[in-house]
Amino acid sequence: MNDPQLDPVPPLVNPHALRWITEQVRLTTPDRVVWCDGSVAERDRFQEQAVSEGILIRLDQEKLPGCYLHRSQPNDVARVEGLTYICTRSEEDAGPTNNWAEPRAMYQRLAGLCTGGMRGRTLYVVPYLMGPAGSTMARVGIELTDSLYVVLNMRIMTRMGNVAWEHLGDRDDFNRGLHCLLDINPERRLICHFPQDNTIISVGSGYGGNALLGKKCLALRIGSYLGRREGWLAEHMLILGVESPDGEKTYVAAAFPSACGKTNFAMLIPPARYKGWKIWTVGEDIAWMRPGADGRLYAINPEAGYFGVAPGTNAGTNPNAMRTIARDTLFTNVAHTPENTVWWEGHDDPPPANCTDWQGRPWTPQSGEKAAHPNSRFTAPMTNNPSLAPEAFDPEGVPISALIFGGRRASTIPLVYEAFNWVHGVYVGATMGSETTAAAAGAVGQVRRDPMAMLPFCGYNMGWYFRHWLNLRKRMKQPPRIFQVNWFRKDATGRFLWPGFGENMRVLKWIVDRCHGRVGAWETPLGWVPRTQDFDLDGLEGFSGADFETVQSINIEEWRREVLSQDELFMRIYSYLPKEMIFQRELLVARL
Ligand code: OXD
Ligand code: MN
Repeated sequence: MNDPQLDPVPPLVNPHALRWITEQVRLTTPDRVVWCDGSVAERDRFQEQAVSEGILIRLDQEKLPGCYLHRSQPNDVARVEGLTYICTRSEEDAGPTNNWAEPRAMYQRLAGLCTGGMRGRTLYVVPYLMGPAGSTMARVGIELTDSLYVVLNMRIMTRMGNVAWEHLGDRDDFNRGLHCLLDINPERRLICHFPQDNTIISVGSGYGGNALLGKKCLALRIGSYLGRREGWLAEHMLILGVESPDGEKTYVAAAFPSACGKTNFAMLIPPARYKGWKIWTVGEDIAWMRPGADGRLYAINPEAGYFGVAPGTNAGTNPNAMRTIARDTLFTNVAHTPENTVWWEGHDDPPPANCTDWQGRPWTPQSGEKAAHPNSRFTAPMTNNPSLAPEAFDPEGVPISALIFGGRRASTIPLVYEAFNWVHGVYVGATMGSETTAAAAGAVGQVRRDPMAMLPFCGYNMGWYFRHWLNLRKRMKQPPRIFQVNWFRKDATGRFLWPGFGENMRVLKWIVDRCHGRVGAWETPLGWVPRTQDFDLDGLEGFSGADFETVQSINIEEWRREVLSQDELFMRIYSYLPKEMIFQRELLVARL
């Protein structure tokens, strides 16, 4: 029997979903249950309600139609890796790089926290689909949340509403997601994944990465677990298409850690000299990939929107993002100007003489503090993006020719090189390091090993994850080539050696040409690198062949240190590490 406040239950809800939702309603005892249908009328109603409840500020609707500002609690502005758990029956399943908790004990602890946790509040039932409608790769999730802000974000980030019920039909393989804000207190904050039950319970945080359960929790942590079981990959990767002037399209997927420019790269506009070239965005954060019947690797973007970092976004660094966020966008923790618009550090507009900072306090350029939080965000529908690839809606996905791994590294790693083969490429991804950013709570700017940019997102044992990558090779006749890039190398004075942003097209061009066997390279201890004559430097002002040699240089001393520092991760997961990884390490040492 359903609880009376669940009525009327929408006709498409199947008995499995209804049973689980009923249980959660009995646990959390909200005053009201609202079934979300994902319609525009519902969105408009929710926005009105959010404004009247002080959850959103309506921005100037002439300048920013459909745009709103949200301020989160200052203690709740980033992902919390220390409070994120993988709860599997055996600790080994979660592996040495995840926080593990025994599922029964954790379910009990969470039930304690959630009992009556929505009293006086509304529980929103959010049915959502990750992936294009009709795709055999798409997955259904149901998120129950007491946050209207989360509902409005989920509506942008996923395909929400009947499309999800329809995709689910009468099956019970939906992801069960319970999200309770509680009192937004780090003492009562836990982001828990139960991959064996396809369940997520997140309490105590309203921040995107912790609370929009379709994103990091389902699409990456639970997704990677399911992917291993079912023979596919859930990766922290953007997907883009490169179209040449004669219409050839080549798709690449690229992994970068959080806040390292994935959104910028995915929306890149080629420099003027690349007349007729076009970059198409399929996705900018997450890729689900599986070998297709033709032996190639196919990728879909499970998301429908962008949850991007605002600071540093401007018409120079990412013109397509600026167009994307000019309407229908939720801004979180940016500064609010007296003109009722938004601003952040690195915006095109100069700093306002005065404004309200991300915490709602008066701010002037003399304040000596940031007006926008360094991890302030925009949530915008992908359909706003002028460079959106029509293939983003293709249920089959796109065939991937190249995989790119890129960290944020001030030294050591050259601008670009190509791995010798798949196994070597997996080693390159597995040993990737990057400086930490504001996307996660904790110290910023320290190099840590972040294999495939998945350290915070792999929902199972990292050693088994490498094994899964290696095994996939056997199912591909034409595996993608694998590359490493580094846009962030600096000289001794701390100046970036490479201009980056749109000029990254030059790197992409070399990668695409390698995939089609059209350009040369020479062999180095690291892999294949472009010779100066292989790399397009034409029209790149103030950047000479000698500068290219500097940004590509391999410093043996730095590499000795790099290999030693890679050991730190390998030691952590040693008992699960595929032998191929040790062998690759030995080969690299020998080549150096
Ligand atoms: C994100 C992240 O929000 O990686 O995409 O933190
Ligand atoms: Mn991300």
